[in-house]
Amino acid sequence: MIAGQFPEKFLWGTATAAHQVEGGNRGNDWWAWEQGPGHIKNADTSDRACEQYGRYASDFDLLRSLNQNAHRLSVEWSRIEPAPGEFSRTALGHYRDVLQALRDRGMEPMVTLHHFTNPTWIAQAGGWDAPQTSEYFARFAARVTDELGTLAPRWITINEPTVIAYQGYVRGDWPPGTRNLGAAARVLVNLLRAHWMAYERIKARHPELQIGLAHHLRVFDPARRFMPQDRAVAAAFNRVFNETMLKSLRLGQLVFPLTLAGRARGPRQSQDFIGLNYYTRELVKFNHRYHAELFGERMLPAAAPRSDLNWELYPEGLYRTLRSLEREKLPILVTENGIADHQDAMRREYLLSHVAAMLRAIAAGSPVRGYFHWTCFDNFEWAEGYSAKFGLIACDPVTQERRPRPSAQLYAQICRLNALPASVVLPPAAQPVEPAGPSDLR
Ligand code: IFM
Repeated sequence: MIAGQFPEKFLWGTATAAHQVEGGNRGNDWWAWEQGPGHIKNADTSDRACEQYGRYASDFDLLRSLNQNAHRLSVEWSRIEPAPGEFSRTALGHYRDVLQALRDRGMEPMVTLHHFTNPTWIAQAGGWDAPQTSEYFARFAARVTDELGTLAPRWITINEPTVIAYQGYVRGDWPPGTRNLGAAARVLVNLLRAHWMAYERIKARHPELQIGLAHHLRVFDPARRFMPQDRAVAAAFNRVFNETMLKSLRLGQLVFPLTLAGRARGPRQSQDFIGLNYYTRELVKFNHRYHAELFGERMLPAAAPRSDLNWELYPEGLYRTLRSLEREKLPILVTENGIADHQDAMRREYLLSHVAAMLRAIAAGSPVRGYFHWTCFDNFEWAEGYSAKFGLIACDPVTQERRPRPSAQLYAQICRLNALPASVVLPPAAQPVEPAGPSDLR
């Protein structure tokens, strides 16, 4: 008997983004940002990444040999539309070959249209702080799905809109390096508008395609459970970071505080599924000095198991998040979940405990249809460069050698069985712990 069986036709795969794996993407804002001093750890650049632009076929062979039946990847806007309105037949042909290569191996492709990078011409015209970017994105999305829509049933318009706004416009750690709350709110409005426009155009032409977004949702708990101020700031974080986009999408209109930043409307229920990127939780403590961050100082629980990036390992958060998403009444795909762990010392526990949390949520009624681990190969982890190792498979950025880690074999077993194997001893559930030092989570 198997410990926990997943539903039939469950998708098991890994997720990537073009800029993080392809190499050679020099026509976008990230490439320009990487040239700036101090922007990327160890002055790494995405120049080679995993060289997957040329190696995709053998990489997919490897993933298939590890029993994965699906794969999430993104197309690079700057390759496909290097200048306004000029669509590259070569780039579209390349992505056609890539998606076909997955299908030939029995792996269902899931495609993201925007995963953090903007073509240089978009960035120079104001990026996501410029209202016309929404229109340009919708035109791009329509063109790509016209060309490639028959090759993939599920499409994600935008990856992690709140992370784009937070990293690029609140913290300023990512391009364009702005620190301005008003700009961050305008960016969220423009991203929502972009999704709405893209959704309407794609659905009008290809009603059979399933369209969603990938939301980065994080659990925010009060650092001191009995302090009303901590509870209030944790609730505010939850509302702004986790709920505002989902609610606006559900209603087809902006909700507070986005109503302060612009005007936009869209169709009600403009997602056919929810893409969930879940990694961790943070504790939030009221601190009047943190006015630019909703008066919340973010912390980690003392003695909590944590990744190389100091992110808490908190599988219960996946369960809680999946259950909370039931209110959306939509199928859910876990579009990202993973850990930076260069020694592969915690990934096994991370994988097992999160897959177990997902199974528990499914048993309780969560309509989860698939799981995409982040990620297959160590890759270019944005401002962390190559220092953060999220891969089930180690990828040496110099030699490009691929070496499956032991956790890749464990994941292959889960994928093959479509179940948590009975032989696996599950780690104990996380216990409540007291907060300790500040978090350096982004
Ligand atoms: O690498 C990123 C990915 O691009 C978006 N979600 C989080 C991952 C890990 O930080």
